[in-house]
Amino acid sequence: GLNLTDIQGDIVTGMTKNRETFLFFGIADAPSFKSKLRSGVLPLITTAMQMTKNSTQPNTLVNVAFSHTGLGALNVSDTLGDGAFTGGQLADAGNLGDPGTGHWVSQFVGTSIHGVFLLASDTDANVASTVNTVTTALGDSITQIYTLQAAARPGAEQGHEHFGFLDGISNPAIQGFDDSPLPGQASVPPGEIIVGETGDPFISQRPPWAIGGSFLAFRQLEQLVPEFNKFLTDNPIRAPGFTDQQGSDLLGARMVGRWKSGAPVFLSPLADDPALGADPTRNNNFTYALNGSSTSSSTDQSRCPFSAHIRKTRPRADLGLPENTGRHILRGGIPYGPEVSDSEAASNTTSTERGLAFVSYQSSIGNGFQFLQRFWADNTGFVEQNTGFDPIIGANKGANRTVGGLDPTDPSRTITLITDFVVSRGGEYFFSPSLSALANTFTV
Ligand code: N7H
Repeated sequence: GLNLTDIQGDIVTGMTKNRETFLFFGIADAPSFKSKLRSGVLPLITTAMQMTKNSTQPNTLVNVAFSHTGLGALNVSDTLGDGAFTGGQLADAGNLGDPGTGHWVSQFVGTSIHGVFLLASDTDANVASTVNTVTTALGDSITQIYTLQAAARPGAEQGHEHFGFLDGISNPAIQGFDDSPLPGQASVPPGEIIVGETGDPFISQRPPWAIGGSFLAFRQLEQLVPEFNKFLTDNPIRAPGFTDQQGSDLLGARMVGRWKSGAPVFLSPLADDPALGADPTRNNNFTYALNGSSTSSSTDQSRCPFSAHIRKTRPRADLGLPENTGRHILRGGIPYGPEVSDSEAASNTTSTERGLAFVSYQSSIGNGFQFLQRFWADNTGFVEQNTGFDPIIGANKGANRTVGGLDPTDPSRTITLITDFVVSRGGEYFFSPSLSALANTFTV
């Protein structure tokens, strides 16, 4: 079974707190960093075991992960068997469809970020106090390069991302950690998420100390919320009997594949169903196929477009059941930035940055995050011919994006998006090591 006391907690559950700070750092003095990390920070690292019960979770959850250049700074020279990680995310910007790095946060342009601390809690005060504990313990053995403070949205929007859709519904259940998946939840071999475990396709290339770790893909994804809303307002689906508002809501839901409540459009094709959205036993219980078939229709988009974000990124029966794609990721992202102001809403224009601090874990970046973005979201021939781009995250290096299937009254109609509603501000690839690797390989 999995050694839950050896695996960092964010990997298996996402830290699922209301506040999270990402502290990106450089290692200024490796010997000093190692000894201070070991004595001052290692005892604070939250394990997967601690995450299994509320009573064992500390006030602030702390995880740490290192970039490829960070491993170099620590003289950890083994090859991890992941080309995207070795190259770093900057070198991957073109593969991910980013329009260059002009929109990237400047600190991500380069390879000077050696690692990231993830600190999560329910209050700003707890996070700030633990940030202080960690940075004080490490002193000038690190340089603080960049900090992103993220927070769940307030009130009724809690758990919803900035476009307004409930997030965090569908994550795979890792066999050996969660053996009672909810209806419709993917159940994946542990090695799909955790390096060196059963089902890791690159298991033979891993150094022993890498077992129990996972690759973390971090992306700061800005969301142009007033612009997205304006697009929906301007392009309502003209379905019989629909008001403009209903037509706009339907367009948004078909872009995502879920209504704002989380209800899947495949199960509720014409209107939101908040009770369905809120019910974990039902809100993920669909395959895109009908009547228990193991394959979906290759032509029928009446219930859900092939281009819908959740269908692009997890095609379920489109690739046949049982679902053994080997391309599941475990998402642990959280929104950042303020609510839309009245003046932004009135002008349909973003003036203050907001978005998603995207985090995904996988045993292979090339099979996980990178594959989903590059070969599914950005591939106009996936899920079927003429599917077009994923309208939420699909990226075409800044050029227009065609999207098929959004209009159920005319499935052959293509909609051209001239604005990217999600704008990459860059990020980095990291390796989140096991606790024993931190103690035995990273800090000696
Ligand atoms: Fe997505 N959104 O608000 O539209 N995502 N995502 N994502 N995403 C999901 O089912 C969103 C991004 C996946 O199992 C939901 O948990 C936004 C990237 C996967 O059926 C919503 C951004 C990648 C799933 C959003 C963003 C993915 C998923 C429904 C960027 C990978 C699960 C909630 C700002 C490359 C699919 C849920 C499944 C779900 C949104 C980014 C992947 C609402 C706004 C970059 C695998």
